[in-house]
Amino acid sequence: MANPLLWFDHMENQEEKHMDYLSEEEYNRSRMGMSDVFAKVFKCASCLCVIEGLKEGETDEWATWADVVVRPVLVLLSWINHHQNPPSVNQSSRNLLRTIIMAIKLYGSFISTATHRVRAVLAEKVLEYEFINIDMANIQHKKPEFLSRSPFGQVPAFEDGDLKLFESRAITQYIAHTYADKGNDLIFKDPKKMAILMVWMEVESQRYEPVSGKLAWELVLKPMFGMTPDVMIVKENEKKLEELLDVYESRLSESKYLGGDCFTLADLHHLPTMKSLMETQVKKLFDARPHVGAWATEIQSRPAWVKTLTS
Ligand SMILES: N[C@@H](CCC(=O)N[C@@H](CS)C(=O)NCC(=O)O)C(=O)O
Repeated sequence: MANPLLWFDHMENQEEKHMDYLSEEEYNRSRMGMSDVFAKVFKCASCLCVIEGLKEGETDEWATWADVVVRPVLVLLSWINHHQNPPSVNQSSRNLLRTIIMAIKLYGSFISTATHRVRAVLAEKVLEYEFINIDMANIQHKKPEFLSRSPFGQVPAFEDGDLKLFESRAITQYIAHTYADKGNDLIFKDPKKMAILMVWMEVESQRYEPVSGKLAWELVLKPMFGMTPDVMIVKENEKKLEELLDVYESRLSESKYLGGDCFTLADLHHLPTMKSLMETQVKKLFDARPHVGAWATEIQSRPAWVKTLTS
């Protein structure tokens, strides 16, 4: 964002979008522990920083500058303001504070399976994030602003501070490693266990996704857009999926989950397309294999996944 004033507008818009972010308890915690003197010193320093920023004017560095300097300064200003003027505190300023604090941004669409993959990991890790809806119906994902985040014009794109990523599986792995101590573990520390997990992540992306993606397109999306599924393509891919699920059945008869003895990214990566297929004739291919059927039912009932689908 080149212009600081635009940045402030942006923050105001975000405030409207994000309702109910801080609980009373969280908010009160955020106000505690700052003495008046400390607050005033920071207020002066913050004002100087903001003025310096405004003098910079419209530079390309502004966005980085805003993130590195203005974001923390605004957090402090919010604290100070709330500390000094408790009666004026309301839900809206709490929302603004939470929005400013949030460093993780996910650009995606609620109709995108790849976006759901990342949302599922964020839910497992119980991480707060800002969701920026990309209007795919109006081809926003092919516009220069979005292409600068995701050069192939596909959702999702992701940002965590100064790190920008695309490709859902790379994003999920980054989150699982970076926030390893938060929420549920989705990877292994042991390198050998991790190597096996990676094998099954590869199987998902190289074998499961192409087949399940085609079936989801034919059986879910085409009817949604008023198009007729191609019976030959469905047949051919059902056969490929059956062969793949036979391998899964064998794996799951000796290991509770695909990646190992607990739920990991290898299982989670399957969820978005699995959810689409479970609403079609393809469900019976999962159910026909006892271990696969039980695995599919269990991973789909995880609270974080249910939350992903309902929030
Ligand atoms: N390999 C990518 C695939 C992303 C992808 O296929 N996204 C779809 C939505 S689920 C998309 O943006 N499609 C629009 C297009 O390809 O033009 C990932 O996992 O992030």
